[in-house]
Amino acid sequence: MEHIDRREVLLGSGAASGALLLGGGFASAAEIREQLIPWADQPPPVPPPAQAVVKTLTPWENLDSWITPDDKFFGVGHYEWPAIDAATWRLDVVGQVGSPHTYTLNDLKARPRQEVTFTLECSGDNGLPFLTSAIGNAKWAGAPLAGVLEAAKAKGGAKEVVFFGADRGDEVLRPGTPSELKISEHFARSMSIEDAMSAANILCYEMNGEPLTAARGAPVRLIAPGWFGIANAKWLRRIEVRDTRFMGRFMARDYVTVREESRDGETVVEQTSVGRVLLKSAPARVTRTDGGYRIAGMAWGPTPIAAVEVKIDDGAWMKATLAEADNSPFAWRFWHLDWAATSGEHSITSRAIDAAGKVQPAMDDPIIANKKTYWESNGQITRKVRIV
Ligand SMILES: Nc1nc2c(c(=O)[nH]1)N[C@H]1C(S)=C(S)[C@@H](COP(=O)(O)O)O[C@H]1N2
Ligand SMILES: [Mo]
Repeated sequence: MEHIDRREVLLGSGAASGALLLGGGFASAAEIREQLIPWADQPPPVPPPAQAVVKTLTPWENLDSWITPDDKFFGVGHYEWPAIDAATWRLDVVGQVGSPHTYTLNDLKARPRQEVTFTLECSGDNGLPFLTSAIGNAKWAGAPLAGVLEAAKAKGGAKEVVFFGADRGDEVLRPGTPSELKISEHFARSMSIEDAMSAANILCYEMNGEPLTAARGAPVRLIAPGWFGIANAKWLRRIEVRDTRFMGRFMARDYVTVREESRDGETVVEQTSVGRVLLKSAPARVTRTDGGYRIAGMAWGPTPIAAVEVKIDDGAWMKATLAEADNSPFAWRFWHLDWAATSGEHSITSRAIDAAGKVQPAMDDPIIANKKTYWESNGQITRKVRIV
């Protein structure tokens, strides 16, 4: 924890501003070095139909520690949120395997333990007006998935691994037609065997040194570092190896990114299942400091972050200061920029740049502008702030 605390001090985003946010009242100037300036463009509340799916969201400005504690972690679940008795819980590893296995929680804990710090982002983050800051960074621990799959001995011809949750719901196929079909479907996501065998994947039972909470997917969830939230199946119940492609709701019908592309002057529609995380950054908060103002935020993506740039109104891009690099390739990087703000309303945009020089796309970049569904929205985020 020592290096994390030091980073927070460097960012000025530690206990002082946190106390102000949580306490609500005014602390003396000696106690607080920074005062939060609220964003002028607060997102609307989660509307009632979506409240069943998006249970918790912490505003960007309150995601002020590099490690996100469980009570600030966003929560998404599509069906009822199961409460599972860890003592009787079992995980079946079945399908096209030579050696099916059933694991208890203790069986998994007896296997080698692996930790990974990974920033989990919902692929819907920033895709809808109310769905923002659906992201958090945590230290996850569990049993490497690869060893569990190896023990099952996939048969020749096996193609995919499907991760089934304990949660389920009714789905209607071909609604409104004579062949309408209602099925009860468990939450499930699949991966190619190759992707599933990645050394980073864990069958996770711990977050930030504590057992997973029910909201996070207790007793065991998949943590697939580098993938959007949807791949990280919670409340795991069954792992199935298959020789055909899995076509459940969350692979084939929902969480499909639809994009129009121009090919030789012809418009074609591309449809892809939500995949790996994308290069992105967010201005998280503006604070008043002793000498002026500070813009702080985070950047993350599939490759190491080399730089973050910030634009105020229509000004030139300015280089932000990145927090110390951590040895966590899957974790976000904090950044800040000191700003001599003038009074009035300003817009603040950030963009992340990776080591290969790839730049987070602008909102009018065709890759964002031609996207028809709201998932995988990694376009540059612009926020508004009023300086008095
Ligand atoms: N079993 C199950 N796992 C699930 C989901 C779900 O609905 N059921 N939602 C997914 C989605 S869309 C996201 S963004 C993440 C959210 O994880 P969190 O609630 O721990 O933040 O869980 C994923 N895993
Ligand atoms: Mo999600």
